[in-house]
Amino acid sequence: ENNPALAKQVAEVAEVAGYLWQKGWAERNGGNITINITDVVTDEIREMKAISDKMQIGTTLPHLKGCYFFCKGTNKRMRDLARWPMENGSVIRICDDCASYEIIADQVVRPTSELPAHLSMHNYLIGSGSNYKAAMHTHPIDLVAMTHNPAFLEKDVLTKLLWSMIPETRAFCPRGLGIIPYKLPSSIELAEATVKELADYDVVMWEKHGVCAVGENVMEAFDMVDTLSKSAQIYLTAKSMGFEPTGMADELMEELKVAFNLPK
Ligand code: 2HA
Ligand code: ZN
Repeated sequence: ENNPALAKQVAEVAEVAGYLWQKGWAERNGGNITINITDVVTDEIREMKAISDKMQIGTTLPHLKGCYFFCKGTNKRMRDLARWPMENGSVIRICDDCASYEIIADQVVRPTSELPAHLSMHNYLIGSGSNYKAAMHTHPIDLVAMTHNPAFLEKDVLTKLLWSMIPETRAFCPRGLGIIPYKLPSSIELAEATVKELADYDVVMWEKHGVCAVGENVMEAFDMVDTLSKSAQIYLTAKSMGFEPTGMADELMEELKVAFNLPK
């Protein structure tokens, strides 16, 4: 059907999927993207019959009743999503029990294995009154590597370090990077911990696994992770040149906070 608003969102997912692959953050089927498309679905879509059985989310998410999502498919490659989004993802509808979903278009592509985390993030975003529609999970090499150092797992240590590498990161990731100790991929525990961290941080790190970011659109979610990764690159470039980077002084960080009216 002709739905320019939906087509634009799917095209944006495809564009970001290409970036994730090019960045080296998306080996094989690594990472996933989901978009809350409820605002742009037409009556025609609402009347579409399910093309799959009802499937369980694994948790109950009350704010998602009747919502629609475009989701990357499980076991699908990010680099394939970039070129053929509708063959490597699908549109799902959340059922009235808020605990199950069905696929409605285009093909029976089962959604990402991290669906509990993605839908929990969307449920949280709606519940907190935000107009964020996009959730992204990816495996950035530099940021994940940093979680193999126990010192960086302490609360806010990594945020402060990354902020201090370049003013952009302080300004454009102003609530920083939350960290969740390692949990089984796809688990409800991981989903619940992620949502808890989102209350305080822009991006959430899953120790020794990857990051989750949310945004009004998927480009914004990508930008946030890209900015953090830039800081990580600066840190490791300095380290590989044989010295510990000085980092911006606390006074300079404070100056930025005031000048840009930053939340933390
Ligand atoms: O979708 O990244 O965390 C593959 C993953 C699981
Ligand atoms: Zn992952």
